[in-house]
Amino acid sequence: MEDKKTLFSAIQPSGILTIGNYLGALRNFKKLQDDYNSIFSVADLHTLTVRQDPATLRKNIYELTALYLACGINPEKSILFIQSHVSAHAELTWVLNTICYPGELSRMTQFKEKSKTHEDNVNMGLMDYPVLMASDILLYQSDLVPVGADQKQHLELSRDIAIRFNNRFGETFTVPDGYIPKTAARVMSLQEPTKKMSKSDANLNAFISMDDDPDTVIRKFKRAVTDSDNRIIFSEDKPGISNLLTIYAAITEKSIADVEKEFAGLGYGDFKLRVGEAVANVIEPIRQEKNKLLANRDYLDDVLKNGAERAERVAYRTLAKVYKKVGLVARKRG
Ligand code: AQP
Repeated sequence: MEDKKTLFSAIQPSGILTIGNYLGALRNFKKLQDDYNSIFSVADLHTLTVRQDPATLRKNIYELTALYLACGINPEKSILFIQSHVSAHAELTWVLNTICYPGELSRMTQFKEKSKTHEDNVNMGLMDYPVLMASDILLYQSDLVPVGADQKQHLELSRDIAIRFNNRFGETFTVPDGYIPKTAARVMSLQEPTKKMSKSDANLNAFISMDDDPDTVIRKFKRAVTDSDNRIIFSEDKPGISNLLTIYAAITEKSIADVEKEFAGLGYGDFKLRVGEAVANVIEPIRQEKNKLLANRDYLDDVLKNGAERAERVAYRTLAKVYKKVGLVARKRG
């Protein structure tokens, strides 16, 4: 790899991505890949923490791979691979589990929230999610991890785990920094704007999927929850309007103040239509490119094979170092 800092990011194929995932994470990757040795992963093992339909999961793994590429990830420059193809992720998780504690894992906000939304399936993996995430990041000696605001707490835990391991066993891991975008770090649900927009929301009107066609995008924005006073301003007591302003500002790369001026005096109906059109204009070409790529399964498989081979070389170097540090004996080969 070139002599640049390393960037790592992963996304779960737990559904079709939303504009929250796009604005909070994916969109930034294209720009960052020029400045860093970049490693992007399809976090399939993470999705198993919530019940998945196997056939749908398999389909979503290819959907996400194609979407990464359609959003400008260049597999010649960056490494793109499926998490489960590099078994070092699961292996390092085991070792890191031995320095993590149920108390700290059960305090994580995502664990508490998902324990409520999936109360019939609060499994060990759900609690262990951030340890697997720490393994993802630390295996590549990552310097920078771009994430949306919801993953900040997990990222901080990854840093704590790296420091804890380094203190106990000697310098082993790079301690990663997070990169949280200035706008749209937390895009909210269109139906319950005090809740994060999530791809696994049961209410399809709550999120804009990167697979929605322009008519669907506009229809969903028209149905977005607002409020009863007719002012288009960014304010804590106007979560619906503030969310729509944020989405519009992020998608058009304008400031919130400029966007407030642009919409001053407009009615909510027209405002929602303008936001819908702006979002559809940006995501429609990506959707079309993604669908073109999906039709070429052999190409996607080649990209993923090559990505896994390159990722594996880096990951096993770190894992071998970890095994040695904790006192395991290296297997003799040949
Ligand atoms: N609403 C959001 N606004 C901004 N960024 C977001 N991200 C997720 N939701 C928003 C960021 O997208 C990246 C990939 O997320 P993930 O799929 O790995 O996991 P997640 O954070 O749990 O995303 P979802 O959509 O809410 O998935 P489900 O519904 O399966 O739990 C991360 O960088 C995340 O911060």
